[in-house]
Amino acid sequence: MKLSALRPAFRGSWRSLASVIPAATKVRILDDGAHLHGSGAPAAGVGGPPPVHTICIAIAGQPNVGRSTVFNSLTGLDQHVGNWPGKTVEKKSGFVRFGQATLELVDLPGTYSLSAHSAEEEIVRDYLLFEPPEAVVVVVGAATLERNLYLVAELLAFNVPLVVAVNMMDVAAREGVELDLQSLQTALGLPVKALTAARNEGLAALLACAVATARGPRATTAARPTPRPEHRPIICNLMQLLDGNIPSAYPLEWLATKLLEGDPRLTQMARAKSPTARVGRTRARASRARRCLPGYRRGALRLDP
Ligand SMILES: Nc1nc2c(ncn2[C@@H]2O[C@H](COP(=O)(O)OP(=O)(O)OP(=O)(O)O)[C@@H](O)[C@H]2O)c(=O)[nH]1
Ligand SMILES: [Mg+2]
Repeated sequence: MKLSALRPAFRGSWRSLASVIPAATKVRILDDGAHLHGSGAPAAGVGGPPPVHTICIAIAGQPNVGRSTVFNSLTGLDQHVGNWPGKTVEKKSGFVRFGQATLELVDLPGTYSLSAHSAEEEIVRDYLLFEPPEAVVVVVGAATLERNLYLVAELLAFNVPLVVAVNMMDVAAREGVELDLQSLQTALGLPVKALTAARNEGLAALLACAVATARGPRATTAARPTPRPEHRPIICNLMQLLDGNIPSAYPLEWLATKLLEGDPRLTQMARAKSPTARVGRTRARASRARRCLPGYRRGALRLDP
């Protein structure tokens, strides 16, 4: 069975969980004045009208940027803790009522990138490919912005609406770092929101933005990373070979970039799916070629200046 064929099934079972959420059981007021309704756990058989639609929003980010602080502040005690399928990594999700909407928030494991270097990276990658949420809030640190934006660049390759939450604004202020978030928003072509999650500041505005992003039309303004000019012909070549030979869940350009990086799991998948195995040979040629390129660095995915 094609992996893409599994997608509707995944989404269906995900949604069915939400259909038994009871009505709002409590109201919390965030510091910025907005009212947030804790939904209560999705216990089967509990009364109350089922919500019309649940919007799934995942919280992504590199380790230690404050993802769980955001998740905990928004969901309160209404959390479900389990494991990601087939892994020993903890999976946390929770439900929140926001206005008329019921949101399911998922606290994704911290990942530096979306290569499969660790179980966490594999989980986030497979989740975005096969079980995509309606929006992803990617948390970055205000004082570690440059490093954290690497993951944003990777996420842009996926077909999922993104909101960037710049957290720890208090730390940046303390360190004398001034951030022009309007310019960042324009440069990225994505909504950017300021947060100090530890003090509940900016959370309601972030959530409202995430809901609007999930419901709105797909942004066409996002500034996707462009490969280095020397890599472009190799990536185009790979994309032509892959097109039509791999499950449609994989974004072609992202997959070609990962093959160029030498990602073993994706190389194996592409080889298995490609009837002629030309992908493997092209990747091997590309791999040899890229080692001769000036400034080559293993695993480097560079944004053009
Ligand atoms: N000063 C400040 N500290 C914060 C803020 N948000 C989170 N923190 C702190 O940053 C640390 C990491 O926060 P977490 O929420 O655990 O971050 P995480 O991204 O979930 O971390 P991992 O799951 O370990 O990758 C904790 O000590 C938080 O209290 C903030 O806005 N300001
Ligand atoms: Mg955490």
